[in-house]
Amino acid sequence: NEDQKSLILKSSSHFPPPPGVKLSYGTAGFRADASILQSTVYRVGILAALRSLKTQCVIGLMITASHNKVTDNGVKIADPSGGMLSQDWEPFSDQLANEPDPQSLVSLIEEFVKKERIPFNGKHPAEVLLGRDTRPSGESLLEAAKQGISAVVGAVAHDMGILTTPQLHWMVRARNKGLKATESDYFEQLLSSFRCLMNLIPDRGTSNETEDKLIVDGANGVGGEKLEVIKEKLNELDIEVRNSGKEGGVLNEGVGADFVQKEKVVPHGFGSNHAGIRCASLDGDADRLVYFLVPPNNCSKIDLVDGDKILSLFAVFIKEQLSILEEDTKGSNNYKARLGAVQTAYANGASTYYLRHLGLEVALAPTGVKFLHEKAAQYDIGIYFEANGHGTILFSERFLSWLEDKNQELSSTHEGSEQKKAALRLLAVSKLINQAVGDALSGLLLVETILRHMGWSIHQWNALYQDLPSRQLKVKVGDRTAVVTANAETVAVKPPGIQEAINVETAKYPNGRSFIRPSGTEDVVRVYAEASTQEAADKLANSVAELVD
Ligand code: 16G
Ligand code: ZN
Repeated sequence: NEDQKSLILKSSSHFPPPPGVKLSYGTAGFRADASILQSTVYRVGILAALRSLKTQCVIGLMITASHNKVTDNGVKIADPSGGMLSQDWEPFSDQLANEPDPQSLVSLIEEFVKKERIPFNGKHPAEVLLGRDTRPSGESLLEAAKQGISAVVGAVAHDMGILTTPQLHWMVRARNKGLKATESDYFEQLLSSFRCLMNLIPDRGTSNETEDKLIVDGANGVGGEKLEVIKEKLNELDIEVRNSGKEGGVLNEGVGADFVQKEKVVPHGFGSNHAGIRCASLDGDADRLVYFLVPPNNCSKIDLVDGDKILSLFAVFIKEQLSILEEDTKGSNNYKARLGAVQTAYANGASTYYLRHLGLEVALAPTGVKFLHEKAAQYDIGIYFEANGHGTILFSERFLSWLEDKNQELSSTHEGSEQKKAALRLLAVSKLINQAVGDALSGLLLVETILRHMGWSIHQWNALYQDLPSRQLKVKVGDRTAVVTANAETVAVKPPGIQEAINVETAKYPNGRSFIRPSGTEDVVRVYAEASTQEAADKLANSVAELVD
């Protein structure tokens, strides 16, 4: 109506888009230098309010640029389930961000509201939860988001403060399930399910090899800060947080999961005297987690324990619990759960081989959480991880309700039995692990309990399989959209002939594998290669990079 139109006209005039810049929602929201994002974030505020009206649910808006440099920032939307914004709204997001003036913005919105039949007088007014990471630009961008939300008549914004990305996604999910959804509810759920798992650890006498101490690199960001908070309540663990941001280090500069995984060196703030100690690294918004260890007498190189290996650890544990449950063939109520893993083309070939050998179905998805999440949701228990450390475990409603029933049944007949314990463990995992999105804090607590459950040191965990040597390169190109891929990015279908040339190079190396893909977040084409030796992987990557250039 007219009031609504004039409201948007008026408020959007305070947020002119940066001239000559075209922004795109990308793999995971808008990202750019923070100085040009005011208008984009304002408009994403409008988008979030519209999405809330459309779905008649609470929506999340997160201001973060994750592992990117501190002067960047970004914005993304959490849908009612706590997952990523539905892909069919991405084209509208792009148009919204790029409309040149208030008048054209209003027309675009009007048209979209009509097409999507967005109810302006539905039962629920628009409601948006706001979060941001520790970036200094976050505060004023948050203000822009609020202005955008209040440009939609009746819309309400709740500022949830400085949060990790997965905390905000968790809150949105919880709110829409009618559950308590504050930050302390989040911590409470993590801690109680963690404790439940710790209490169910088998007594293995002296054979527990898990090292006591864990050192965590907080990337000088929000994850380190939050870990400091829960650490106080984790008497069972000896955690030391480095790069919590309080020591004056810069966010993501020489620190964090992305740096550690790509460079395979010790992060800043870690001396050389950590040989043999279990270490972990979070990214700037704490939705990625990798582990690593520093080998003795080595300069700064690390042994990386990446997302693939976290996935494998989770798979071993869950498989064990499922097998215990299946032993109970006398019970009336049996169910063969489908356990699957989802990886991307970046997954180390050795990990895929290992998982299949373990008896899991392994599916491939293109890079980007939204794609992996969707595939993993097709299993009773679907574990997904990107090699870079983003991942989680999804439990189907059907499986969980079976598990609840089974747990009840076992209470009356098998209290204290191994089956009962396995059921309780799986229930606890479903509460500890973030069902909305990958979460470094909850992932870390699950890794820690599983290591103790198995009695494994990080060395034993790392030895589940040996990674094939790999190399990643990026090639700056004029137009990255010239590269088009298929089959979960394993095949390049454009430019013509390039895949054939990649095949020729790859065939020269034993265990060779290589692919190229356009980045979804930067103006580059990425190259991945693996082979039997590091030298071969490097050579293969270099020769494929030359094909792209
Ligand atoms: C984004 C994705 C991440 C992916 C990365 C790839 C989400 C939440 N994040 O950070 O999963 O690995 O992009 O970046 O989906 P690239 O396309 O530049 O290689
Ligand atoms: Zn992140």
